[in-house]
Amino acid sequence: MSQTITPELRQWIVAQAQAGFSPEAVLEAMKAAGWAEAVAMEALENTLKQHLQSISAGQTLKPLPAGAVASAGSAPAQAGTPVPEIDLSAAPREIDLGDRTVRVLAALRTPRVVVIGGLLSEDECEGLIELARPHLARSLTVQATSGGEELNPARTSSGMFFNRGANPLVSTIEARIARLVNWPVTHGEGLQVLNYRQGAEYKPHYDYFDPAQPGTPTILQRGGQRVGTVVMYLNAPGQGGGTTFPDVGLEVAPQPGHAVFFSYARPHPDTRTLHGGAPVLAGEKWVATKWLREGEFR
Ligand code: PD2
Ligand code: ZN
Repeated sequence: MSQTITPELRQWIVAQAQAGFSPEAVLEAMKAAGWAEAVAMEALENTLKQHLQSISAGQTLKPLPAGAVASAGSAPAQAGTPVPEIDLSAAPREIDLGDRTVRVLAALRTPRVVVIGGLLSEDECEGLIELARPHLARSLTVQATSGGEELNPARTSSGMFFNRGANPLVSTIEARIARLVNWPVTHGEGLQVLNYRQGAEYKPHYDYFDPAQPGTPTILQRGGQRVGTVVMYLNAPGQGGGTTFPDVGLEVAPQPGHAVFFSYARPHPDTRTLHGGAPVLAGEKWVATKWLREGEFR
């Protein structure tokens, strides 16, 4: 994808230089934000040259403050990275998805989090649980060092995956999610169903694959990065089991048929999409998760 040097990026570069960060530190921050090295270097050179020409003689950039950490702030994400998105431009209370009308219950801009009511009917929730129940196994997590899968002590739930289109119920839900988040069915992973017993939890994590891990390039061969998540609640635990976003102090209560959607334009903590499944304090919890990739997931 071609990358455009935006006015926002130029402003950010000048601000970093004024704060005393070295060009090397600024370049690293841009690369971490998804900018191609060549584009980042060109943007840095041009912007700083122009900036130096425009400031009056005798004015100099501030030196790096003593003891300052020599790493620049987060660069703006590369422009134009498309992500799944629920269209809230007309501030709708309800969204008609063709086969079902859902309710918009809450929305946050950064991180992008939208809580949706009534995404699934009671029958659909129960149907998913009954189809999944016989296939449950202790949850595995994609292993970032190798690209394989491993038992993860931070995740004490049991789960299973349905292949995409595995049965009519799964197909119906996948098509509905695709309309809700304006993202093709083909770019979604198979639906995962998770069961948490009392005491089980999913410690805070990011759903994207960590670019610094050696196994990530292998994982990305199939559909690229994850760019969005829809967690659907299939039942109401007696107590606990909310989905937490610790960076912004948000907790979404698990209500049957409701869902929480969040997206992340790049694999970086400054998306503030750290999230977890709080411990189930009473009863059990069932969810279905749909992860959305940037490309086709075959
Ligand atoms: O079950 C949840 O609330 C939860 C929390 C965090 C699910 C996931 N992550 C997930 O499936 O990625
Ligand atoms: Zn997650």
